[in-house]
Amino acid sequence: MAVPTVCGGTPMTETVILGVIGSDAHVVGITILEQALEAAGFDVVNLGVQTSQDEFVDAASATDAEAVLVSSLYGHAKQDCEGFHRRLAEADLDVTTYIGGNLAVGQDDFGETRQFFRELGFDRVFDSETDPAEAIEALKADLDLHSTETERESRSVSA
Ligand code: B12
Repeated sequence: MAVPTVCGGTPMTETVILGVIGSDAHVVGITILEQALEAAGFDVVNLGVQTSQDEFVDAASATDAEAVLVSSLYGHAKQDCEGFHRRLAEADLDVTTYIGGNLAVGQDDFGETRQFFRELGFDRVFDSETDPAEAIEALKADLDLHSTETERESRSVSA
């Protein structure tokens, strides 16, 4: 469990669920993300590779998580994420959801890929060039963890 850090005077212990969805076994990306999120003060539950939709939903429910971060590298994210947000809604979960990695085979037009996953219900969609710091800034903005409005306005993430 991460040690609570101070963000603008307020202790931060937001829980984030992290995992690689489907049959995907690429572990390096989420290991790096886990370390970066923990260093930033988040309480991270890393479900690891080959995580089913149900495992994400159950973990978010059990921990009362603020955000669910889905990773996919092997090119089957579209199929693996179908119905994911319906399951979250059925479990009465109102969480921030991000997805990132190599989300399509080839990834020719990431704009289209981003649009596809936004329409599935993800709040933000990140490509494989994403620096973990970018996702952390986005989370802080989306979970309203910046200390002042000026600080909030001065940071923007395009994902
Ligand atoms: C190492 C590797 C493997 C290893 C994985 C070992 C392991 N246990 O991790 C092995 C050899 C097992 C493997 C297998 C396969 N692989 Co592979 N693999 C790679 C490789 C070379 C590196 C991946 C890696 O570790 N990168 C380093 C980390 C740090 O980067 P990352 O994973 O991209 O993660 C960063 C970002 O993507 C981002 N990110 C990731 N997830 C998320 C989530 C969120 C929310 C956010 C914000 C950000 C984020 O942040 C991370 C940290 O900076 C890539 C090619 C490449 N150069 O990326 C191919 C690659 C991912 N593999 C690929 C493929 C096709 C496969 C196989 C299907 C091959 C096959 N036919 O068997 C299998 C799939 C097996 C399976 N069940 O998953 C393709 C995917 C193609 C696609 N999506 O279009 C790639 C891109 C290679 C290629 N160019 O074709 N692979």
